[in-house]
Amino acid sequence: MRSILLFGFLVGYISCWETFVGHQVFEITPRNEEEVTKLRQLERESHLQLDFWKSLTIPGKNVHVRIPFSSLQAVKIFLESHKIPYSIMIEDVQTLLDKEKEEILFHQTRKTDYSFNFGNYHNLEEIFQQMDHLVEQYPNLVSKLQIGHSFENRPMNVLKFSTGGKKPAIWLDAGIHAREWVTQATALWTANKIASDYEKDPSIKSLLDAMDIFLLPVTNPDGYVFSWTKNRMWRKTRSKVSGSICVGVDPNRNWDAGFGGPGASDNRCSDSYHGPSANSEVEVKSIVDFIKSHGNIKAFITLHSYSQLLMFPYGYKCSKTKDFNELNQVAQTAAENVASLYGTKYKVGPICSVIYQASGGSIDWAYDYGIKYSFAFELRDTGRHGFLLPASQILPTAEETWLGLKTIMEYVRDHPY
Ligand code: 0X9
Ligand code: ZN
Repeated sequence: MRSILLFGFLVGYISCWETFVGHQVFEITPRNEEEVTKLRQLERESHLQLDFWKSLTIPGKNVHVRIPFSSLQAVKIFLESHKIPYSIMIEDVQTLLDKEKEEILFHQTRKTDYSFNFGNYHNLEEIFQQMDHLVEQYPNLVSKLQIGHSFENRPMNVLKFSTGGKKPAIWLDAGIHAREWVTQATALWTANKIASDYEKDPSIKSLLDAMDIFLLPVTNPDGYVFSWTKNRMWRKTRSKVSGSICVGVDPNRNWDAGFGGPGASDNRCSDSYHGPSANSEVEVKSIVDFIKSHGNIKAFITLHSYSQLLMFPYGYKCSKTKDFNELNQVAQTAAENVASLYGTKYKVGPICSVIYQASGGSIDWAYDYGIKYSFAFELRDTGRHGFLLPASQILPTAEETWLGLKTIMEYVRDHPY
């Protein structure tokens, strides 16, 4: 074991690739306020380098945390001495990463001609190539639009699905958090689904007769590249400011909706750092500008992972929106339809009650801007693999998610406002 660990650290060190050898993910369930307070203490110990995959909230709700090998002993002693119950959810994060890499390579080597495997993970270049390919294959339906660029100057490429003219539109984005790989993959599958089934599926035809769809599969391209090349667990953007060694802003804390409030951090090194000001991230600003200039976006849907949730505003405050009943009804129906395929169960509700209070989130901004139908999905799973969902689950995830997306889009089509 020792030599394997040493080898892992060395390989990581030499290749400059962050290694996760010996990292474990714990599921911890605080039973009362006292235990929550204790865990808050633990969270503040930055030297432990804990990565909260699922944040600490209230008693009874579980927490998922990735613990580096070097902090395991300290965390175990802390939990045991305070009698806080926990279990090991992932024994060794690196083992899952190795499996993921193996699966990617296996699919790649089996490829003979130009075919795109939607059931595999792809790097940014491959995703962009496939987007271009869709435009070539379906020129009368699909076009590509660059709505801006990232901090490191990568294009923000949006696919537009339109049968012509300027119609009311649906916005759909994925991958605002880099490491949530199943979302970029699901978005790309969805793009292909819409384009390839348009002629044969009357429900898609009828959607696009009434509306345009804008789809941004990689909202955080710099972060995505970084998660492929340096650190699989990267979440934030890659923006740099002078005077800090820590890089990146949580782009889902950077929108102008309760900016800087509860559930966001002002610590530049935190994974939920809100950034110096609202829209400081050029990726966020590009979307905001696009939506404003379009002027007729009727739904805003964003894909995250993981936890199997379908949420609507608010996150920055815990009061109900005036559209609560309607949004809840739409989301419930969408979740039922998601479950109808493989039984995947989703929880439904406002962000604040379903997960936690979080300020500066995209759908809150969209809703307050006037886009009534604003929803956030958290795709599979509930923690068994977390962000490291095996590629074998991409297709089932995308298929079931499509049923939810379609429910929302059809509802929006039938309820103009
Ligand atoms: O914390 C978040 O930003 C989201 N959870 S995640 O594990 N994917 O990071 C949930 C927030 C949802 N809110 C909005 N999308 N506005
Ligand atoms: Zn996310």
